[in-house]
Amino acid sequence: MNREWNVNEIRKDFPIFQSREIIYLDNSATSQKPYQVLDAVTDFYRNYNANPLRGLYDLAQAATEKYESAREKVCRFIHAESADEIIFTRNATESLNLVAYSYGGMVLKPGDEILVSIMEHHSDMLPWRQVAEKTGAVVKYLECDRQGKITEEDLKNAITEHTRIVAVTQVSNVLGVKNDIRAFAKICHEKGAVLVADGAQSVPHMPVDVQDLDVDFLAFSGHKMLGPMGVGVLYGKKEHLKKMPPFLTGGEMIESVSRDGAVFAQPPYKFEAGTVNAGGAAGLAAAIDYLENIGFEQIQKQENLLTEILMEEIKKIPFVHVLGSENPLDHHGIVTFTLDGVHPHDVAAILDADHIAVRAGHHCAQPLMQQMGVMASTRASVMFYNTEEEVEKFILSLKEIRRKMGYAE
Ligand code: 7TS
Repeated sequence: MNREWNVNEIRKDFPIFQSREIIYLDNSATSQKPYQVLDAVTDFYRNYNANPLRGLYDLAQAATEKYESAREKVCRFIHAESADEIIFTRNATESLNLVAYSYGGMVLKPGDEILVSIMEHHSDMLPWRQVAEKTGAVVKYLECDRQGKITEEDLKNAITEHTRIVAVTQVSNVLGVKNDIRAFAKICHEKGAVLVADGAQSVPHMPVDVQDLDVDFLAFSGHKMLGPMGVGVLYGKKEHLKKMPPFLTGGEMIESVSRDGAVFAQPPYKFEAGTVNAGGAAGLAAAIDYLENIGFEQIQKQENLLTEILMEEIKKIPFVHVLGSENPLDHHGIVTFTLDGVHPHDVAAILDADHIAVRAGHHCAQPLMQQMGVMASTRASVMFYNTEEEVEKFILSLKEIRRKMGYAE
């Protein structure tokens, strides 16, 4: 199954690397798209376009089959028990809002606690704060250390008998650190809480098995894993989804509607109101095929190699400081740093002049940045299609920044 590894051959699949001169190191924001994904989206609109899930004619059924086969593929990819546990959303943000408003709104009572890790992206923090405000629950923070580490002990100490929901990312979009979701789920379940995992930065880069992790919910975005923008996923255990009220209401999420009432459809349809993004789902299915065709073993090998070079070379630059762990293997392709005397926006602008794309700012994780004692930072994030040569050019460019800003060295 696995395709023979040759990064230069792989790069030919990505049209943007032919059309633009760019060293793209902003993969945690969004990944680039291979033509196989672009073709799958076009193929849907060329050959299958009808409104799925409602038409009775042949073309509409073909559209429905395309959409449902994408759901089956996602189910298999994350090892869910059943495709009914896969809800298509717009992105990880919408998936997390869905769980917060629907599950949170259903179970939370005044005085209940929601434990949210301090390293969460705002998408996995603000929905919980909103739902806490509505229900009278309180948000408490699960702290990490300077390396970004959250231990089982930390969770055991922070969780109480009032904790109903724990929200933790599997991989931090700033520190790259990975949380032990399986161990965390066990602790949550012993305390009668559910674990909501944010898989936005893990699912594109490593095998994720929701049954093995025993996680209650997992959210991720298609666009960070080679898929198109506008399609995301919420996995939820069937036992929860069955009880949860809808998040959005409208077309195609009901069994029947009368003047005064409505019977909602079964999951996943109960959570997919309105016309769905079937073209996006077809693209996501092609993205999964592409990732599986290369294989996570090779993907991780390349991403770890690049991270190791990045970390080793940065260590040699006295004015650059990496946030989080010193061990490259803790970074999962994400290296965020500060550069003495130069604002991250200037760092990014200077790198851009060398056609290098990185992210600068707070990375939508301001509470974590505050905890780390920095206002802003610069982040380089790699994907398997990046090359050693690109990383080396980035390092050369990085070394020149202070001089370009007028410092003596
Ligand atoms: N969760 C994590 C851990 C993320 O990194 C992101 C996006 C999201 C949720 C939200 O994803 P969306 O697809 O709904 O927007 N992270 C980033 C980033 O690090 N830079 O740009 C977007």
